[in-house]
Amino acid sequence: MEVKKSVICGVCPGACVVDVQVENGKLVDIFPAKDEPFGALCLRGGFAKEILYSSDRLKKPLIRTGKKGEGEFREATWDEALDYVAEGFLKIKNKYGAEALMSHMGRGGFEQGTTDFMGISDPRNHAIPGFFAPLGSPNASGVGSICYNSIAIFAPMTTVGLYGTNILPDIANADHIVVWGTNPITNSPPFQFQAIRKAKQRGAKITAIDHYVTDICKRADDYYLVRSGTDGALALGVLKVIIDEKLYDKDFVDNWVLGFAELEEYVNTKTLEEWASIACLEADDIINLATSLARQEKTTLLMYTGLEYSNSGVQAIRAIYTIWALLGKLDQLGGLLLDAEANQERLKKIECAKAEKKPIGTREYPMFTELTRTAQFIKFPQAVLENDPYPIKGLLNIGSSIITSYPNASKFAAALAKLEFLVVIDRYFTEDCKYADVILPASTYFEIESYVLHGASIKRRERVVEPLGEARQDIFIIHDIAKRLGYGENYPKDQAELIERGLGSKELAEQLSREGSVIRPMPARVYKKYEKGGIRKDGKAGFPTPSGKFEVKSSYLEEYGYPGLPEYIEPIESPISQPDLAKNYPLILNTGTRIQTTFRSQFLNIEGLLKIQPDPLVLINIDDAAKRGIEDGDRVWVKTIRDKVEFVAKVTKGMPLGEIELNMGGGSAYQAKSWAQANANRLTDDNNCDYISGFPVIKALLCEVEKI
Ligand SMILES: Nc1nc2c(c(=O)[nH]1)N[C@H]1C(S)=C(S)[C@@H](COP(=O)(O)OP(=O)(O)OC[C@H]3O[C@@H](n4cnc5c(=O)[nH]c(N)nc54)[C@H](O)[C@@H]3O)O[C@H]1N2
Ligand SMILES: Nc1nc2c(c(=O)[nH]1)N[C@H]1C(S)=C(S)[C@@H](COP(=O)(O)OP(=O)(O)OC[C@H]3O[C@@H](n4cnc5c(=O)[nH]c(N)nc54)[C@H](O)[C@@H]3O)O[C@H]1N2
Ligand code: SF4
Ligand SMILES: [Mo]
Repeated sequence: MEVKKSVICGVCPGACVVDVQVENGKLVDIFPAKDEPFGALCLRGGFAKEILYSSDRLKKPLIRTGKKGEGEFREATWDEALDYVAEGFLKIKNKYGAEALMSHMGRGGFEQGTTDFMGISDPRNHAIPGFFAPLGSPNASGVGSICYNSIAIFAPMTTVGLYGTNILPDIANADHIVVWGTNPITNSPPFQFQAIRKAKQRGAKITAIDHYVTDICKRADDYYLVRSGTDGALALGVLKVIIDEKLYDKDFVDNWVLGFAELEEYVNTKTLEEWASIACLEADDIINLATSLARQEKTTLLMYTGLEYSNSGVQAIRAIYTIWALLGKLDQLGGLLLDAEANQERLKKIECAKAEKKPIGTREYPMFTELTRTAQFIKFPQAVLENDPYPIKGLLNIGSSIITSYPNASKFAAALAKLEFLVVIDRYFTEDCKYADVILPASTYFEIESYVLHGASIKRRERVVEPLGEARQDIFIIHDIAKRLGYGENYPKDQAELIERGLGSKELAEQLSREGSVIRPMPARVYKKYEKGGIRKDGKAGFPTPSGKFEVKSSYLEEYGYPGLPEYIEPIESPISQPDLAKNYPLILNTGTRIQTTFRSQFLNIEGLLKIQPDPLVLINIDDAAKRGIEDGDRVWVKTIRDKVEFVAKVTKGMPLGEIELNMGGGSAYQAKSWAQANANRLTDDNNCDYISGFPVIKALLCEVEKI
């Protein structure tokens, strides 16, 4: 048995550093590498092996033989399959125009080389404006349509003027860490959790804000449970206390905040008791939270998906940033650090003809399509099924399980079925694959060579084992399709070119290949840069917003006709907004909190992991369960006005009365039987979205749970 030391893990996009046992050219197990900051291993116990060598892995290109939806395919050679793919896409372009072609990249596209060259998870890295752009299509899209962009782009850009990736929680120096709508414990990669653990060891206080008692709440010093989707109201309540009690940093407010007076007026439209009661808290809770934030100078903040899926999700995140701003904790030691936007000279921009049509979703979510420079995929079914704003006929789907991930799953399935040409690149057969014309097998990250950017360091990703069957690295599959469409040069054709072009320098690529990792020089940190200059491109003092100030009242949002202030709106499907509906569907439905054994829809075919959690669960409060005659482990229907789906009840005190939490990821015939029917997104609604981001409200709906 050979042990390969300190290689980049290839199971999920976390890219932790691990030691790998290999025997006869096959991977046996992975372990956290010694002294590695990223080394906590979530999938120890031989699961990596099962994941790599599962009999469900796609090993050869497949071409559909049966009817769409039947799942009948024959094996093909790469050449035959790729020729067929190019021919299929060109036929669509010639018949309907280039805009009828769309690409979509999901969680399986997060390998660094793939993201860098597909350029869609980060609008700054626009190596290419989209896979079909050279043909004239504006319709590149990705899972940023339903994840991450609210936190990473819309809220921070309209408030601070920076991308979320340039607003960094200074966990290492904080005395108080607020974990709001995220759970670093179950997250892959777990590096934030490690930083929190270290901070706790040196005495830092942890406060968690969630909709139920999660692992991070259990380890926190304080936690607050909010009604799902109401964090905006809680944040506004906190702001009211901060303003009423004059807890804010007067100097910062006077000099650097736009819209303070309007905010004061807005938070006073309700009493503290009213703000608290919206969030199902007491006024005293809000006072405690506000004063504890104000008291500790070095208070930092982690936020994520718990805040993205309500009707005013972007505004809620803006309200939370405003708390940190008013308390003078921006760009301060132990607070939220701000980084100037770096020049993106690493990846060369590729120019190509401007598409005539606007990406789909522009009419409904113009800020989304403009700021991300991608289509809003939530409007994909409307384009396919109703030709609105124009028909989409062909889709290249890279590493996404659309039917299990998007709300109103059956509508997305119908849209996939109606396409004239669908190509899926994946490691496994998915529910989407049933409707594919061609399926192309992708390798895992243990089977490829690439590079990973980890903060200040660049690391080489080594090939640990040979690819299974004929599986290939995504970016080269993409290159080979592009080549047949006439623009192969937009993508690297081989490993050497990938690393050289990805790093933007031949010297750096050579150094990486010699040394395995390269530390990039980082400038010494300067605090309060808004006072002296250092975050704006023009070098002037202030924030990189249109006004140069921290915009509580966002001029950018107002330009789009949205409210400039971080106003709260009640979830449109809630006991308050829809009391009649709530008579039949009285419980608040929240879906998709991460569990450790799955990665969204992935790994639900891996027996070792299924043993840890065999069934798709609905977490329900003890009294709510008792009222319905439900006991722990019972099979239950979870019903919304849209559909009903079978789950297994987990009865727990940790779930507040009236709330439930539903596992997402199930719903593919190729998963274990108990999960195969359990598609949480059959219960969700693609027409109920955050009005700014277009993100579906998948965490604040109404449902009923019934014993089967
Ligand atoms: N109801 C509800 N819905 C949700 C969520 C929720 O919380 N609740 N969460 C949302 C979130 S945050 C997200 S990000 C989306 C996730 O949406 P998806 O992007 O669909 O995520 P996954 O289900 O992980 O599917 C990834 C697919 O990529 C494949 N894959 C993995 N690695 C590779 C690779 O290297 N190459 C290729 N080509 N394929 C690969 C996997 O086999 C899998 O089929 O779902 C969203 N949907
Ligand atoms: N193991 C594993 N790791 C993953 C993934 C996975 O599927 N499995 N998914 C990856 C993906 S796609 C992403 S986007 C990241 C996401 O990373 P996180 O956002 O950290 O994901 P979660 O662990 O679900 O944490 C969200 C928390 O918000 C809480 N929450 C839900 N609704 C509300 C609300 O209305 N208000 C508040 N305050 N809290 C609420 C949930 O209960 C949960 O504890 O994780 C990534 N890492
Ligand atoms: S988080 Fe992902 S990359 Fe990191 S060790 Fe776990 S499986 Fe590997
Ligand atoms: Mo996500």
